[in-house]
Amino acid sequence: MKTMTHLLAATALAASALPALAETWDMPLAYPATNFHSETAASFAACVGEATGGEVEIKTHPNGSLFPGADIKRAVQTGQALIGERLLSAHANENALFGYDSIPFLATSFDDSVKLNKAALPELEKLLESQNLHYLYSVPWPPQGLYTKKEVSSVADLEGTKFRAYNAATARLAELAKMQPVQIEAAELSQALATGVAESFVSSGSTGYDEKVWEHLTNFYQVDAWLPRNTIFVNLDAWNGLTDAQRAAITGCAESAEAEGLAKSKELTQFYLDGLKEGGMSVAPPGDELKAGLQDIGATMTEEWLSNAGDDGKSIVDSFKSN
Ligand code: PCA
Repeated sequence: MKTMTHLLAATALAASALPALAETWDMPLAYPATNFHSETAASFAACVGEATGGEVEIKTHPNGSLFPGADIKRAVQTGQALIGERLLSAHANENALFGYDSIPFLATSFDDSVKLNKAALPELEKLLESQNLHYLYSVPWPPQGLYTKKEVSSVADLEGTKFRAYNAATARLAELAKMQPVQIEAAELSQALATGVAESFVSSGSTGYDEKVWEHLTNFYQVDAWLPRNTIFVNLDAWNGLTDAQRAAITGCAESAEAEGLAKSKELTQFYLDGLKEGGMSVAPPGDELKAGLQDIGATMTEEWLSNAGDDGKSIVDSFKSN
């Protein structure tokens, strides 16, 4: 008991001598450690450690090792983890606004992705705050294309295909193309392809490259449908518990990470496509018929999103288009 008292006294003394208690925050990530998003998160974490003089240390846990992708948002909301990265469009069933970055053919270039993110940010920050989350930064994936295991020249050729979806938009696209959607995290993708649970999907060259999908698939069509984002957010209570100086340091690191992630995504787009080719895949734009069919589906999905997202959604799209 005596030792315990001494220990407590010593701890209290040490704590009062420091400007703030050093904290370590676990940061779950859904994608592999070698993925550019995970690398960006690692340099963000290093920046935070340095900029706060070690008062806030962040430890990244890639590849769904701490929480699978689908659970990361909830984990950070409830404080099981204090910071995390998530493909927020996967939560569009909860609130359509989360799907602002997956509206087909609305923002199909990096520049437009940045513009759309700016237009959506005020609403997105509010929505996240209402869920006990503070927005830090977000980074787009390269443009989304279609992976198949045979040549396809029209949407009709896709009918009946087992399709891996990663969010509500990809699932809806599958339904409209009469495919069979199944929700699968990237960490489980190669296994799903190997076992035939999935035989097609929409994603970037990045995920196809990470998961070596040339072992199972033959074609990548450069549809450039949209550029979804991974968003990094922090538990709002933890954020409010920081000092102004710590918050400013973390915000600065978030800005640098956003710029670094965007630059990497741009630079690596062609590298990933070359990697798919080296793996033996055909990488090509879709033919006219396939393109037109996907654009029809995109028009339906855009209407549906606008009606689900209401006035807030409409003002995001209007503000994006007018800038
Ligand atoms: N890769 C992620 C989401 C978008 C992307 O390009 C995935 O397939 O899970």
